[in-house]
Amino acid sequence: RPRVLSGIQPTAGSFHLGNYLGAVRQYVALQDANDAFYMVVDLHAITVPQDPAELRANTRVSAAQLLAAGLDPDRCALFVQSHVPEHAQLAWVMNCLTGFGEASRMTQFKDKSAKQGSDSASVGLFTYPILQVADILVYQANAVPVGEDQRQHVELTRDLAQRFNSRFGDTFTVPEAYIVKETAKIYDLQDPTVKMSKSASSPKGIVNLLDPPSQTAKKIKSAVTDTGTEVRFDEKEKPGVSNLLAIHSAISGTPVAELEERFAGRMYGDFKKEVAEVLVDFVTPFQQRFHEFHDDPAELDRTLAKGAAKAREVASVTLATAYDKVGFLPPL
Ligand code: AQP
Repeated sequence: RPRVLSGIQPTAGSFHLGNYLGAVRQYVALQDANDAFYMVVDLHAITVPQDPAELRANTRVSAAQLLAAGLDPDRCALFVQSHVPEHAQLAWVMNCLTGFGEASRMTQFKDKSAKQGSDSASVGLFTYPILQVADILVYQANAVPVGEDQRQHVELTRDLAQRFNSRFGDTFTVPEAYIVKETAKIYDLQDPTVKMSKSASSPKGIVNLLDPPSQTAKKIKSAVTDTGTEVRFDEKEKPGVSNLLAIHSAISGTPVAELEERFAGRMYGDFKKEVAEVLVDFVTPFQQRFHEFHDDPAELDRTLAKGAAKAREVASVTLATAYDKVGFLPPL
């Protein structure tokens, strides 16, 4: 069976609508037809400073959200990245195959380090795409479900897999990004020209899945639209309305064209009210399921331990092969 791998950062606690629609929803859809590996990427989280107690708490919060979203630990491996040491072990090899200039071209690093100031950005933030390369290759993944912002990192993964294969002989599967066009980039509600983002969006611009539903409704009602009146999908001229249409359509399953028809000649206020309702109907049961999983940390930790054991079965084989290919003397 084909393999898929993806991961999500525990940095903010709650996932936002971009994380869910751009990535997590695809994790759920792909777990049946594939051998699927999904993880909470705590190693990636510490590329920027984290409070240790919060990081630990948010790792459980993230895992519980993945379960609430529909991941089934019997149908996929759900685990915490730091529980599988092979990621960091393979990353070192990949670091040594990556050019400094090549790593410097990663736009996410450029954006995030610019925000932090280049002197305070960590070397970990610089090499984080290469850890991501190892995350993917260690499972020999065929596909990587992600949002548009991660496309460049999957490209780097392909380059490094090919480089390793041509230098040391065929070893790694060359993966493809799995990006669903309609939800590849969900935009900030207050500035619909930039992506909704944990670290960059203002509180009013971001819909967190664990926000109180009444707050979510309020945020949708105060979302920036435009001075026109037409509910029409047009990303250039009407980015705010288009973002809300994409969100409604993805959550409700109603095609955008049908929504445009439904709201023809009606006010933006009517439309936003319905988007808010659709979201409230989605997050309310999501939060109930989240609490069931989160409120039993012993069971949650057992699920994660089982997932890590499943993941290590595959990761340890790949790592041993890769270490052998580069010429490391095998331990007795
Ligand atoms: N706005 C978005 N639209 C669609 N997909 C998105 N993703 C993130 N934002 C959007 C996808 O969510 C997955 C998990 O993301 P992550 O937690 O690993 O980190 P990220 O991409 O760095 O998410 P953020 O919110 O943008 O965090 P910051 O602000 O720290 O950069 C990924 O597959 C991502 O594509």
